Amino acid sequence: GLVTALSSGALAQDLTGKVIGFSQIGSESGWRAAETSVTKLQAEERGIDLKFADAQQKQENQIKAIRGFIAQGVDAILIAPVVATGWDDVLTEAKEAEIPVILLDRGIDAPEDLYLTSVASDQVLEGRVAGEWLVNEVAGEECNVVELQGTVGSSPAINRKQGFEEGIASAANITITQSQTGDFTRSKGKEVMEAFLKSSNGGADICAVYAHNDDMAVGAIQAIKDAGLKPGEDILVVSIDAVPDIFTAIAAGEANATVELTPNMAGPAFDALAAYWANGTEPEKFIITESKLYTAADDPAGEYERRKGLGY
Ligand code: GZL
Repeated sequence: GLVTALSSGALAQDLTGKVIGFSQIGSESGWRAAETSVTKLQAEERGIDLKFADAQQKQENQIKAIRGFIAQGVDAILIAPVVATGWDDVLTEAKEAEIPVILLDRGIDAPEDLYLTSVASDQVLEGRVAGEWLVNEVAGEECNVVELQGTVGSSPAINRKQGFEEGIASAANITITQSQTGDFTRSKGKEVMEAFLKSSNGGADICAVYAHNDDMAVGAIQAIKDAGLKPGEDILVVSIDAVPDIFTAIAAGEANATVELTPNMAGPAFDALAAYWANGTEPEKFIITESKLYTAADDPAGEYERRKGLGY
């Protein structure tokens, strides 16, 4: 089952009795919900008393939750920081209280001594892989791309935009004609894609949509269908996360490619804390998780099945 799958290989470190606060962004996407369920399972498996706080995607709620954890005197704090700035004060308070902080799945612009380690993917690479896939797919044909950005000011939105631009830089035939935030949600992704379609000759001028996460891509797919076009054919669809629903779309030919992001950021975080507490081992400052491209050639139906049990 999930527990065995997650702790296969290295025996999960026993952290019985440790109280750890987790300031989670919210549940804006299928991937975020999976990260939450995997983190809770990893905590249970290791005997951790996890204090969970959902911020509904508001930084002020995260800061409030973190201050609450500090007042409670927790042993450590996990934070998935909704945006990259505005953390220095509260993290300084945690440091002064000698509570180690670990960042999950997003980075921040702050002095590195304010957190023990950051567990995240290489988000620039994710964007570059998506861009390079599109370059190969269109093979020299003129291609106008529309971009659905993640949450404004978040490290994945900044990095995935940069990476995609790097990935298509060599292809003069590919142009990003429209780019706007869909805030990582299906509903906003659909709404923004509807606007993109309206302002581009009903979509006739759009060759591809690049979405910073699969949930916005799924919303865009609905908008493309509503406009009477075939997603995956009339308009190519490439995104990031590799959640089960994108594999359903890929298997149906309605999406073309996704870049995998593991929801298990907590496993490496808890292992780092165990080593830090057991023998003072300072972890690497940046623990980078793998990013892997999946297309219709990679058994999408099987990938769907493989993920269904993994906390999504
Ligand atoms: C990326 C993570 C992003 C996911 C989205 O590491 O922060 O946030 O790609 C989620 O699905 O909303």
